[in-house]
Amino acid sequence: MNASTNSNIQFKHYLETSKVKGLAIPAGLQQLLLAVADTCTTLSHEVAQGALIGLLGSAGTGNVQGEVQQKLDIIANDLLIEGVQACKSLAGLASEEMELPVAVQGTGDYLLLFDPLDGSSNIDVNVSIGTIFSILKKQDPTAPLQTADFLLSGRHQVAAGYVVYGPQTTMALTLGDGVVMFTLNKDTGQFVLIKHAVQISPATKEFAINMSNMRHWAEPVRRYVEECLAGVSGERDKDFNMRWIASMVADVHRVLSRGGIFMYPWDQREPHKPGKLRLMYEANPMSFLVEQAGGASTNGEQLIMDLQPSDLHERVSVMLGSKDEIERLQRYHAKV
Ligand code: P6P
Repeated sequence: MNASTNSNIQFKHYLETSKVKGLAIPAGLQQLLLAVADTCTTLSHEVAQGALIGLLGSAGTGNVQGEVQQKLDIIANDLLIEGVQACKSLAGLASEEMELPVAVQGTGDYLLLFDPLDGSSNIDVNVSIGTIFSILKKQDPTAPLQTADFLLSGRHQVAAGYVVYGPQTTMALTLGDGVVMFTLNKDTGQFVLIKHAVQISPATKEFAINMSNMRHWAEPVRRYVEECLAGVSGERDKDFNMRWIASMVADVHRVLSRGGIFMYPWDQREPHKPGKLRLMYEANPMSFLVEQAGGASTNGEQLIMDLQPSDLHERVSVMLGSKDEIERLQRYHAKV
């Protein structure tokens, strides 16, 4: 399926009639977003079929990250590449699953980056997973594509979002003027607008982190989490709840939906790596959504979207969500 056979008429209408900071959405960006929405509609169906069509389990191959690829990782990657081929303004794309970028038109206004199926280790146990995407404006649309074109900070994103494949298939999207959410009506195959002006409460009682890594964290993170665990018996004026789905899209969807913070910080298991999550196609798109919803996103020292990338697949320490809690974490990092 590609953009010329898009079936998301309602999403298409939304893009055609919406304004971003008073301006219409450029036609090339509309076409690209439609192609992503259509591909994710197809992917939602594939994910839901799982074992019924032999799509669970490992593909027996590894990706550039050195991770074992699941069959659905490869299918998702191939579907997204195929789905955007007809997009006339798309110069090229980059994926977590591929070492090098792929030219589409070669020249053009936009660059698409994606994690085609984040959280894929959860596929075989029927836990929510998702597609994360980021769209950058190419600095020189007329020049032939090169890898360096992608190495822009998150501030250069013109759009970002995810599609979470859970009990509902829901898309969160920002174009730089707030956050909207759509849920896929599986009877009609249409993404239907369910929320506009999504806002993250600045205060929260819920944090998300993989607690099994506690002994490996840096002091500021350990102090912050210990205080959350101590609640009113310690430094905090409230008790906290903890969640960890181990699927970034699902954890961030919860944060966007009811507040909270999500952390995957640097730890000393691999001290030479700044973190586990990738900057360009995980942290930056999620940070764009979170900031547009009134939250904040930091690596402890800097706002994530201010970071200047030097490698397409570089990793980053991530703490994002309710602003009051992120500001507390920033203060603790500043004291080190
Ligand atoms: P851990 C999924 O593999 C992922 O990249 C993110 O979606 C998720 O937040 C994280 O890794 C989970 O990592 O170490 O808890 O399994």
